[in-house]
Amino acid sequence: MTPRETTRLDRRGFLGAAGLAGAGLAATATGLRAAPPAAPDPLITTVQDWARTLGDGVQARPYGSPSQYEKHVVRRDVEWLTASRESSVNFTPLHELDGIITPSGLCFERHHGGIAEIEPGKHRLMINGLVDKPMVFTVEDLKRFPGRQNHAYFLECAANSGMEWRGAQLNGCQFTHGMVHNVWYTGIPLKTLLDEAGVRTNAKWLLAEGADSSGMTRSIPLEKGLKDCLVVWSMNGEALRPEQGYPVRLVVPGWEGNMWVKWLRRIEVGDQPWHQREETSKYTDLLADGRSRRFTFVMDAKSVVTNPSPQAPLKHKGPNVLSGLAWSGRGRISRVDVSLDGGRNWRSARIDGPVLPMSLTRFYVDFDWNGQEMMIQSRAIDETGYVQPTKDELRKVRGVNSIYHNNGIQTWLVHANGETENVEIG
Ligand SMILES: Nc1nc2c(c(=O)[nH]1)N[C@H]1C(S)=C(S)[C@@H](COP(=O)(O)O)O[C@H]1N2
Ligand SMILES: [Mo]
Repeated sequence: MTPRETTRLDRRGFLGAAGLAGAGLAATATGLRAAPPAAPDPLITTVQDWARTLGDGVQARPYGSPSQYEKHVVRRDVEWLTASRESSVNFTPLHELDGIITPSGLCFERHHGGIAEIEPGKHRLMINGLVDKPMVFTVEDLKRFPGRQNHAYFLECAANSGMEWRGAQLNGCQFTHGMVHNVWYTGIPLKTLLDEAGVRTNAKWLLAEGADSSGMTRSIPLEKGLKDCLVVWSMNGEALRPEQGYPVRLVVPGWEGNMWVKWLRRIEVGDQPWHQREETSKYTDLLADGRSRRFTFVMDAKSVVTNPSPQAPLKHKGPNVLSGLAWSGRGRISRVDVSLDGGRNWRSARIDGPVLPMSLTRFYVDFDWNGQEMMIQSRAIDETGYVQPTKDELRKVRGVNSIYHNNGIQTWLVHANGETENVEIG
């Protein structure tokens, strides 16, 4: 991926040229009814190799992996984005996934000091500071606490879509929106551990610290820590992956990914925030007038159409399934609107699968495509009534200095040949 010139389109010009009035949103099945083939299809009349010989036995692959024909479904990075591999990021291939759960091996990774390969028997989690009893837990201790919980939550890096602040840049939802993943976590409420240590009455803040070489530290309001934060050891039913913080990570539902400290080794209880690097010079939004927004923890509602998108162009006329993801750090998604004409006409998408608070939510629009150009957008609305803003609305209040917290509406331009491009309309 290389940076490119911003493409900005004029909505009226586009509509005039394309004549999108009444773009077929009502699905019919007609396009799928093909004429009988002139000759019998050899794929149906011959016995394929895979049916002639025995396959690998059950012991051949003790830990399963995807089909060899799915090798392209991988995390990818943007070469020019970071100076070193140890402090870098790769991206979830959102356009290749369906449903709401991100497979563990496809969860984007963001590390500041590389992956810590921790031997679980040698790992400890300490609670200190304004507590009655400072405590140290082994991983096995954590698993013996009562009240274990399971939750699906999205984790979004505050820098997701950050490269798009000044205009359309990267061609693929993997790169524009792929710093998000959504997995099932198993663990215990952080409150359980804090109760065990006995939080003093003057306590107001927590400091979470990682055991990796970056020693990642973030201040978290005590109120949030007691409300719904989790200390987890499992994702998607198995142990956390090393990339995701094995053996223990902090889960901070709905709040920016940077606070979800991986390889969690210490929680300090204090009466004020610590103002560490990651909550001052980093992960802070610099406004147009030179001031900064302080402590922008919650990730506001956002959505993206994953199919079609630049890495997943349209290949067929007639019936097609548009698909995408919506999420909000403030609770459940209540509605997703989709436009095929650059935000002029909107219709509600069909939401399918569980609608969980602070989790990715899957939506679909079944539509008919006649080969006309389209400008596809999606707009998420959450249960607080918050409506995902346009990029220009965001820039009006936040300027263009920031790279963080860009939850503006994404536009994909679908050309007549089905190829799809990242654009902006003004
Ligand atoms: N200990 C530690 N925790 C960390 C980080 C890190 O570098 N070290 N990166 C943070 C950032 S910036 C993000 S966005 C998330 C990424 O989580 P993931 O790698 O599971 O996607 O972890 C956060 N927790
Ligand atoms: Mo991040």
